[in-house]
Formats: sequence, C-alpha cells, structure tokens
Amino acid sequence: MLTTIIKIKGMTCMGCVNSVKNVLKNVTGVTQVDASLDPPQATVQYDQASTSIDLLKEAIIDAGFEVIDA
Ligand code: 9UX
Repeated sequence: MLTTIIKIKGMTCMGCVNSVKNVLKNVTGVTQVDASLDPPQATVQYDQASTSIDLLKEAIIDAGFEVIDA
C-alpha cells in the first residue's frame, strides 16, 4: 500500500473537493482518500498492484481539475 499527496489546481469550493474525493474513491485499488481546499490537495492511499499515480492523475483531470504535482 502506498500513500501519495496530489496537489490539485481548480478546486474552488467544497463541492469540488467532494467531487475529487468521489472520483478518486471510485478508482480500482484506491483504499482511502482525503481532500482539502486549503491546501488544495488530495491524500490517496492505494494498492500499487491495482492502480498507479498516472491513473489517479487521469481520474482527476477527467473530472475537470488540474494536477500540479503528484
Ligand atoms: Mo462548487 Mo466546483 O459551486 O466543481 S462544485 S465550484
């Protein structure tokens, strides 16, 4: 299991934060997600056998946000 912090651009209210949380939780292999507006980031715990940082980034981008750093 790995935990990573992904810095995100484009979240402007708690609705955005919840959207990001939900899309990440729905990625296969993700076991725990926390996200915040300040700082604008998500902390994701995942099984590296089932998913990858690139797939996590892709899910965030598909939801309409930008990934600054992961
Ligand atoms: Mo808030 Mo974000 O009204 O996608 S939900 S701006």
